[in-house]
Amino acid sequence: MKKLITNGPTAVSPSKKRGRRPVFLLATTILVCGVLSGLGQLLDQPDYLSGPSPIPVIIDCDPGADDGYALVLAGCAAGLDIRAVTAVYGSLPLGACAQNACALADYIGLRCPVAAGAAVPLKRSLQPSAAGSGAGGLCGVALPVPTRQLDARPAWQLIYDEAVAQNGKLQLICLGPLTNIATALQLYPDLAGKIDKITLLCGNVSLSAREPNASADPHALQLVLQSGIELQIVPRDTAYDCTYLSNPSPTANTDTYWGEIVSPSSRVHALLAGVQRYTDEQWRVEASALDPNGRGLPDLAAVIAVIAPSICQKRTAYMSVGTQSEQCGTTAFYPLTDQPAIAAHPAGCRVTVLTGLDSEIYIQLLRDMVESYR
Ligand SMILES: [Ca+2]
Repeated sequence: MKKLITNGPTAVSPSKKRGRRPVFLLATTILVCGVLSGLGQLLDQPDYLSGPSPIPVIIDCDPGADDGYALVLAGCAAGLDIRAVTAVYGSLPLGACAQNACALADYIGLRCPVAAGAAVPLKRSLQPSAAGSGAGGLCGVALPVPTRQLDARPAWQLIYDEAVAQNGKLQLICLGPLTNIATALQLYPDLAGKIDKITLLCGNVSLSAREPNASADPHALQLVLQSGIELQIVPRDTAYDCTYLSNPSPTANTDTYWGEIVSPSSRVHALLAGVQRYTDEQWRVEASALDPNGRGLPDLAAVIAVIAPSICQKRTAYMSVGTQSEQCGTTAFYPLTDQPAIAAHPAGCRVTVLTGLDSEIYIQLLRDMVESYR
């Protein structure tokens, strides 16, 4: 597998032969310049994206097909050094999520440990999860039985150990309920000072509906909000809007667009094609209010926010989560200038919020991702 190099406003793989011409030309120019420089450094890009110092991350997730897609993207990103995958209950019970995490790690060739964490929320009773992604949670795709064993440590111990080992540089990408992270923060009071940043797929900014990761364990989310760690929020409704894999035009042939991405020659074709088939069918049966023009894969946006920040639009806001009565599990985002709202929700915090992606480069990045798995 060739690592996908994200580079400022575009994303390229060294073997890239196809793609939209402007992006291709830009990518080629950058690569040539990089070679000529003899330094292995690409122009105008942060050091951690050019390969020598990838970001050490732990991906905490509840796979799930969406998480699986996100792991595939993360697994080929040169800008990431995946130190561990930790599983939490969520889209499926913990046992199934941990099993899928192991199978996915094997499938995409991750060498890092995989650990299981929480099976239930901190305080709230286990909420019924939304209709999952078919049998086994992976859109009916049966991955090979994993050969690896789960790490002997619980997720929170592994998170803490890596945070110490990475000396303040560790980032977390959280794609499920926040119970593992909150448990780690409770058990290790010095952990917050050892985490560089957390990127969370969490909350809705426009939809009034409860967002699954937030509502599954709002008390855990509140502990994370109060931790003092820098937080980057990827709201689920925003992520749906900007990770569509079909043409946003309602009159277009939506199937063709995604089909272009899932190349049969890719080693990860079986998984991605299975996700495509399943979601195509689901979309035909019942178009979701979340993605009226197509089928988004929101977990992908959280990975993109870390590996390709320059194609993301963001703003700052104040975020809070309800933990009481009928407000339990709801999230709210306020402008930083809204002092009355902020004063009324003292348990929230200032966060960075994803508001959009450059959709053309996003599609290009996915194509590069698929092609990097040979
Ligand atoms: Ca998830």
